[in-house]
Amino acid sequence: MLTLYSTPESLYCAKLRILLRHKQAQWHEVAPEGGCGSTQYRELVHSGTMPALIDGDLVLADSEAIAEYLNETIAEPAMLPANASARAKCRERSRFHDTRLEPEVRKLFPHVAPANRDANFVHNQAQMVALRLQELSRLLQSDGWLDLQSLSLGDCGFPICFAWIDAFAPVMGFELEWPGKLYEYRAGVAAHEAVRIELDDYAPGLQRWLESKGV
Ligand SMILES: N[C@@H](CCC(=O)N[C@@H](CS)C(=O)NCC(=O)O)C(=O)O
Repeated sequence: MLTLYSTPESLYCAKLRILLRHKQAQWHEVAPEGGCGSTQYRELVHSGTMPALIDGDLVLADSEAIAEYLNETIAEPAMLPANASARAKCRERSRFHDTRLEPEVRKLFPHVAPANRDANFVHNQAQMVALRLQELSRLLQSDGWLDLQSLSLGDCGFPICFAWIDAFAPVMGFELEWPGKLYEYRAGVAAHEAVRIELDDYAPGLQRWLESKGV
């Protein structure tokens, strides 16, 4: 059986759980020994990051590398299209999540607790997240191969990242506009069962995390 080093609240682990559920894979999850980035964990997973996958002798870090591996080794349902251009656009979308949107959302985490919040930083950072959402909307709008009927590797990172944005806005006192195409995209992705299950499972932990920060 596949082993996933993960924690329930990690966005990148949630991204892989969506994929694993969609593939109807069997897996179990364990927390990194000594915690993420610990010396003990780094002996096995050299980057010290989560998620990491163990499949027999294979030890693999980085959610993108793991997602591509799982898509190759568990063929059905295919989560990359047959057409090379459509495949490239899926990968572009996935990279946009990991390298453009999520890093900007992540910068807000230290400001959740009211005692640690820098209102000016939050204001500017909310504008940066809004810009990324507009960029994503344009990316989706110009993607003639986008197929919301099929869940792809390009989609799995977004649902939980969107859930964090939703949670942060009222807590930190900002409002974000969800451009029309993004609204449609979000609903289309959330219609897949694997996404719905992860969103439902994830919500209580997200709420608990917010409460632990005093909000
Ligand atoms: N690009 C990496 C990012 C993973 C990542 O940043 N994971 C966080 C937890 S969500 C982590 O491992 N942080 C601890 C560290 O960087 O040492 C991926 O897609 O796997």
